[in-house]
Amino acid sequence: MSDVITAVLDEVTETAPEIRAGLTGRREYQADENPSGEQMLAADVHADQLLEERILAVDGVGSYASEERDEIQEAEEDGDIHVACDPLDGSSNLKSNNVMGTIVAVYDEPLPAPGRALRAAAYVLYGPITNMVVARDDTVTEYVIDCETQNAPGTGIERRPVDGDVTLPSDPVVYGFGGRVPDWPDDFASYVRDIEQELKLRYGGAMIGDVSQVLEYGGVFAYPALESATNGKLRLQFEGNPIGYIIESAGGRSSDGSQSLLDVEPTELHQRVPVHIGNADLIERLETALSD
Ligand code: P6P
Repeated sequence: MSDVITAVLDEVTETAPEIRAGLTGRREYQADENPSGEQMLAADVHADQLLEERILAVDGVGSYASEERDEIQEAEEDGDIHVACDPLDGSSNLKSNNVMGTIVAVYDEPLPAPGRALRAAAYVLYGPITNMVVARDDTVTEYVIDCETQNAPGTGIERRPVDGDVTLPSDPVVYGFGGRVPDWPDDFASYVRDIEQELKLRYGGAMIGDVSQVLEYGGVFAYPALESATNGKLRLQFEGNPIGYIIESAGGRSSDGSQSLLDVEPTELHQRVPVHIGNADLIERLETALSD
């Protein structure tokens, strides 16, 4: 199984430069919407097609699911590894030329699966440089992918490790919360008023960019339950579980408001979940604020 997981991560590494190179010229919206009712850019579809083709071709992978597709794509051969992707997280940032990411969740159970069935999780962040953060075997490793020098498929693109033990700094610095302020429930808004006195606002509209800030500087990111959407916006299989797994592997905590995201019961492929991740004490304070 370990070899299959490595092979999936290698395919993501090889595909990242193509996804990045493909962003230019794919900023127009498609006619149809994704299963969450969101408009898709041509860049979303392009990234999804590349990842599906390559990940399903890995021996041992049984299925591929994507935030952009209604149905799970079964591999031709059975396999014990089931992969869920958000091919281009934060793609609405493309028009404003801000960061975006690719999220990969590697489960050893058929989807929808609980976060405890994750065997690895990773994200690629398309920022000033392209980095890749991988959590597996209770360790988080940061890599750099030199897209500029290796943008042809199959050229043996490598990910170069730059930090073999990524851990959340103990002194938190930044916070970022999604949704509109008037749409926050009172208990969450009360928590925010405290956090605002202590930390600096960093919110960029693409979860991977905001999570990367928390991982680098310490703090808290949330896309909470809203008055208008009690399950929030983010999807458990494609965003909540993998990011919760990465942050918990880096010594932080995740929560749906009352429990680890990894303990949330999966009910459907595109189910949404309130997402809160960051330093353990900040998440504990959040759960206390929401329980009062
Ligand atoms: P809003 C991007 O569309 C996304 O799914 C996450 O990456 C991000 O955290 C959130 O939605 C941003 O949502 O409501 O601030 O545009």
